[in-house]
Amino acid sequence: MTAHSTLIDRHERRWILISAALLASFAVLIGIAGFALGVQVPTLDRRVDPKKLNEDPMWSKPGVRELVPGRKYEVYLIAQTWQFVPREIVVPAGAKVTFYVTSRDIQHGFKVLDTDLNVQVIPGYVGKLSYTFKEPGEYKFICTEYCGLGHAAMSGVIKVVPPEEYTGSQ
Ligand SMILES: [Cu+2]
Repeated sequence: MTAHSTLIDRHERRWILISAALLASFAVLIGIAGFALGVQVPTLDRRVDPKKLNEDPMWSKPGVRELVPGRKYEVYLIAQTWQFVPREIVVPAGAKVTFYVTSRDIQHGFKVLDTDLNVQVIPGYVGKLSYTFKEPGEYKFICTEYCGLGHAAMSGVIKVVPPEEYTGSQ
């Protein structure tokens, strides 16, 4: 009997190796999802006072801001009972668009159909998520958190236009 085999049972060692291989493969898959496929988790970016949105320079005029023409845009979007402000967002195809979403009143949801954009909109917090719309078209977004009578009608649209047709936000 060697000193080695007395430390860890043969079967136990095998299961340790299998578990380690499994963990390593999960880590590789997370890496592929995050870096190669661009899968990301929406984050709560910062806090904001829902009662003071109108006094905040960024939230008093929600909508699209151009950071780098044709390449980088940000969208400030407010959810409130029972609408999104603004309802219509226009961005060029192929640009990276970062959404900042918050609520003026109660909890809502923000989900863009046919994409992986989906975040809970919690008053007091700013949800941050990014996406590149590769193809021109209309992408509808909806509220996913039941918020009362007008919930079902709470929606908007992102109009993704060819870069050469983009004439600025709104
Ligand atoms: Cu709702």
